[in-house]
Amino acid sequence: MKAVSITLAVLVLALVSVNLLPAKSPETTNLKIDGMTCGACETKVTKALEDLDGVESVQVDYASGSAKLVYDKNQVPMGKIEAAVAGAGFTLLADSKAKKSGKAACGSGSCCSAGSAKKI
Ligand SMILES: [Cu+2]
Repeated sequence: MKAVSITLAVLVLALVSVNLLPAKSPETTNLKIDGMTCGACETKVTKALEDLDGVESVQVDYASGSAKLVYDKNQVPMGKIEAAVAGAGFTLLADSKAKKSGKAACGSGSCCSAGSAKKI
């Protein structure tokens, strides 16, 4: 009977460590992204980030210029995130530099070439 409980204990330990130790360690971070001016910008950034391996979920809000990212730190270095944002035509701001820059007219970025926001 002792052997059974030892086996059980080992099993439980193995299960616990499998759950705790895997490479998967999702982390939530809030990003500041400069240059988004409308929903299309938002979509662009969302897609760019979602395409990265290791990103679990993305919530972009162009109005506040922010993005909430749930991702695996081990799989997605910040440089990759930055590159993805840049690839979409926007700028990832470092936290310390994060401040709201005045809203650029839509069309200064790459997404809204129609420049609908230019109507004043
Ligand atoms: Cu836009």
